[in-house]
This record gives sequence, C-alpha cells and structure tokens, in this order.
Amino acid sequence: MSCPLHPKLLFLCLLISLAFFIDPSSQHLEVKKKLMREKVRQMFYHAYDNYMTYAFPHDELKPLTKSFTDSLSELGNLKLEHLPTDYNGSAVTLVESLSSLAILGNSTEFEKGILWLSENLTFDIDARVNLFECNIRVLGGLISAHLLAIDPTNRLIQGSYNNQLLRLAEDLGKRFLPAFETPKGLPYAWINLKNGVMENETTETSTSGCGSLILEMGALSRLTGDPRFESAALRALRQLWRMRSSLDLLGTTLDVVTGEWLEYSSSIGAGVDSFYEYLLKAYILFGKEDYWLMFHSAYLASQKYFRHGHWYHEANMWSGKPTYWQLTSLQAFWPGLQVLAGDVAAANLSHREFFHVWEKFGVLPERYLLDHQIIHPTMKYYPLRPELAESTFYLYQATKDPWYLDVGETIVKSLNMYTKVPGGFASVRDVTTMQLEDHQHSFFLAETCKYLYLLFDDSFVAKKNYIFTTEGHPIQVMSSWHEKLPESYFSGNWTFSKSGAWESQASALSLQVCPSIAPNSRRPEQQRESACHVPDKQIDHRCWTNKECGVDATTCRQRSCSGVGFCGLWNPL
Ligand code: DMJ
Repeated sequence: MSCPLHPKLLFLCLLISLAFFIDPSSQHLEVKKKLMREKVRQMFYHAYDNYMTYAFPHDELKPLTKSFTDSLSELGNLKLEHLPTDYNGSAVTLVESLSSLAILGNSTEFEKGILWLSENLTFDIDARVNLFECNIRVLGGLISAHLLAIDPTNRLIQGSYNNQLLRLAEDLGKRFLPAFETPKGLPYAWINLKNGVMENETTETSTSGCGSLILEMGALSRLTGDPRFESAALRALRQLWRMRSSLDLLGTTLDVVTGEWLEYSSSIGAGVDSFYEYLLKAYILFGKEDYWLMFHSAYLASQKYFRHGHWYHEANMWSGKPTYWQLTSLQAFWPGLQVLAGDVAAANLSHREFFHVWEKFGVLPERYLLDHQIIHPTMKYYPLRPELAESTFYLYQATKDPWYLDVGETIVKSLNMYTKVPGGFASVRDVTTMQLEDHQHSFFLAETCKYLYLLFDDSFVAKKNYIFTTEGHPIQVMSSWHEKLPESYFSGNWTFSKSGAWESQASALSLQVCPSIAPNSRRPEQQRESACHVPDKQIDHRCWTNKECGVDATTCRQRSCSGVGFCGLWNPL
C-alpha cells in the first residue's frame, strides 16, 4: 500500500496499513491462501508431470496403470485399432494445460509446449471426433494459449513466437466447417478431421453441442480475419434459438437435418449447460446485444420452469412441466454463471446445495435424485469435474466471503484424499465406495486445478478482464472485438424496482424472477415487487398445501405445492 504525502492523509493511511498488518483475521486469510495455492500448484504438477512422463504425446493419462488413452479419437467412439497405426495422439492434455501453465507463471514449460506442438501437432488424421469436445478442448486451448503468448505483459515467450498456435487453430477450424453444411446450418456432432462428415453419420446432436461454439470460432474469426468460423457458429446458434418453445425453453437433443427436437426434456445440466453459458459470455466478449437478449429470455425461463427452491429440476420444453427431479454434477457451473449475470444471491443459495451434496459424499456424484435423496443407481461416478470449484471461484470473487475459501479447501482435501494416486489423479467410479477408475481427464488440468488455484490467487484475473471458455481457457475481453454497449445494458431499463435501494442489493435479473431471491428481511417494505407478486409463505419455498404458495411475479400465475413439498408453477397453463 503506498501512502500520500499530506500529513493527515498519511496518518490515516498508516493507521489502515497497521490495522491490516495486525488484523489477525486478514493475516490468517493471507497465510491460508498462500498455503492453499501451493497445495493446488503441487496437485497440478503431480497431474501434469505424470501425464508428460507416462502419456504424452497421447491425449490423456491413465493414472492407475501409468499408461495413456487417445481421448480425442475416443471421443469419437473410435477404438485405437481404427486409427492409423502411426497415430500417437494429439497431446490434448498438453494443449489443455498451456493456459494453466501460463497462470502458474511457468514460462519455460509453456514455451516448450508451444514449440513441441508447432513442430508435431497435425490434424490431418483419419479420426472421427466430436465437434463440441474438439472445439472446447483443442481449438479453445490453442486460441487461448496463442492470445497469452502474444500478450507481451505476460512475458511467457523468451524466443520468437510466429503465431504457430493460431495457424494450427485455423487449420482445425477449417476442418470443422463441413460439419455445418446442413439445410439450416445446424452442425453435425461428429466430423472426420481428414475426410469431413462421414457417410451415414448420425444426425443427432445436443443443444450444447450445437449452440456453444461461438466463443472459440468467433475468436478464431477475429484473429484470422476469416469470417467463416464466426458466421457458421452464429448461424447455428440463431437457428437453435428460433427452435425454442413459446416458453423460451429448448430441448436437449435434436436432428441437424430435419431441425426437429428429439428430446423435449430440458435443463441447465448435461446436453444444454454451455448453451446458456455461451450466450452470456459471447455478449461479454463480443458486446453484441443479440446475445444478451437471448440470454436474458433464456435465463428468465430457466428460473421460471427449472427452479425448485434452490435446486433446478428438468422440465418439458413445451409444457414447462417438471420431468426429472435430479441434480447432475454438471449443473454445479450454474452459480458461477449467475455471478456473471449479477444474480449473486441466487448463486449463493444454489451453490450451498451443491456443496451439501459434495460434503455428503466426499465428492459430487454424477446424478443425484432429488425426490428420493439418493444417488442415481448407474451414475455414481465423479470424473474429477471442475464445476463446483468453478462456481466457488466466481462466488469468492464476487463476495470475498472467506467461507468460499473453506469450500475450496474442502474440495482440495477431498481430491487429495480420494483421487490422488502415485501416477496422477484418478476419476472416481463409485462415490459410495470411492473405487477409482483409470482416467485423468484433461479438464482436470484445464479447469479443476485452474479454478482452485485462481480461488486462492486471483492475481491473474486482477490484472485484466478475461472470460473463461466452458473448458476454462481464458480469452481477454478487448474493446476492439466489442460492439457499442447497448442501452439495455444499464439495469434501470429492465428492473421493476419500487425502491432504488434494491439496485445495490440485487441484480436487475434477480429483480424479475419469482420466487424472491434475497428478501430484505430487515426492511420488508423495500422488497422489490411486481404488481402481482405474492411471496410464498416460507422463505425456502417449502409447503404442505397450495395455500402456502404465492403468485409468480413474472407470469402473475398462482403457484402450487408440488408432491415433494415445494411451491412452484406446477399447474398447466
Ligand atoms: C468440461 O469439458 C466442460 O466444462 C464442458 O462444458 C462440460 N464439463 C466438462 C467437465 O466436467
């Protein structure tokens, strides 16, 4: 802290500095953060070094047998025998690790990785890969590392860097383009990197597979000047949005040729998750109002039809009626997204629920049946997923509430206790027995370790504005990529607040949704209202009878008590 020279100010400043230095709680916090970031650093290198020793240049590490798997092709369901005999993998974990190495300040390894990739990585391989996975892991990893490499303030490159990663990204992006050649521009889920779309290729894809390509492909267009990548991804996204129901809900799977929905049940979890994420992040990165308008409607609909107390269930896209009452571990990214949208109070409430489940089992099971409070019988695994750590990082950034550091510490302890093995970190096959599985997914290095590290050391994000792709790869927000901020950006245009006081306590988005998200219990008269809003009787929205339920603020419809005792819009329209 630097102090001014004016005597009075100098005195005040010294007092503050002193208070900081002797305040045991802030001192304790700093010590804890330092200790924890070192622990996370060690975790990262344990995973990374083992990958480099036993698996590189193949795609991912098998930590129990200290061997490898070629996940890029495995993601295409191809077994190794279907690949060219000289195929040695595409070093996916290395590509995925570059941005984490940069954040950890390891310029030597970062530069070494770039050199190896520029000399050895080729996409001219006869392998069928999943477009979405290849986009978020490989294209996103390359673009993010390229941007970090050309930013001189990072001082990551000692020698010369000649845009090798960007050239690789461009080559990969071009190989993606044939996937978009469908009647409405909805991309195939699978593409053969050498030969394009294969004969008799499946026409089924997911909403996230189709609608979350815009960050990477948009960035690629901005960097190369070739507009084809961004327009292909944007056309697909717009088409998907046109296919929404009148409730502003989308299904989970669809047919890219007929443009029809195949699975009507929808959620914020698997198969849809990053669709929501990319609408908001694309708005932040490119400043296009369209993205915001889509996100705004989609977010309100998610709160209206999926939210159940602090949980989110699934609902039919046409009727809005609940379908499956389950928590999926992928949903744990949602509080992080809510923080970005400014809906911090709602984020905090749902984050706590995910954390309770983590505490109950030691890690997050893939699926948890909310109505029976049991784990899904066949989805008991935890593949080292990052989502809870990710949301914890966002919430700590937004609130600076040290409780989130404790959450991070719990996550770190669990990972070390249950998943660390001599050969790396292994996925959990069954969270009830903690039996392990021989797989260290590349997202453990790209996301899980990264978000945990950033939770305890935010110096990277403190310097500049970044958005993190769904795979945790940072892309700097630059004004040159931005359109002019639209008027609706300013909250006053879309809040129905009776009192200005609320604006400082809740986001404009949370003002529009029912149930009320953060009631001001101290000053109930200042609670924001829509004309018809009648709050539920219980603050946690639990109920025994319909009489305990209020009126929804957005639709002005009467809420009712569900079979499992929560108020919601359960009655048909
Ligand atoms: C990651 O590959 C990405 O975050 C993706 O969007 C879904 N989740 C996995 C890790 O759990």
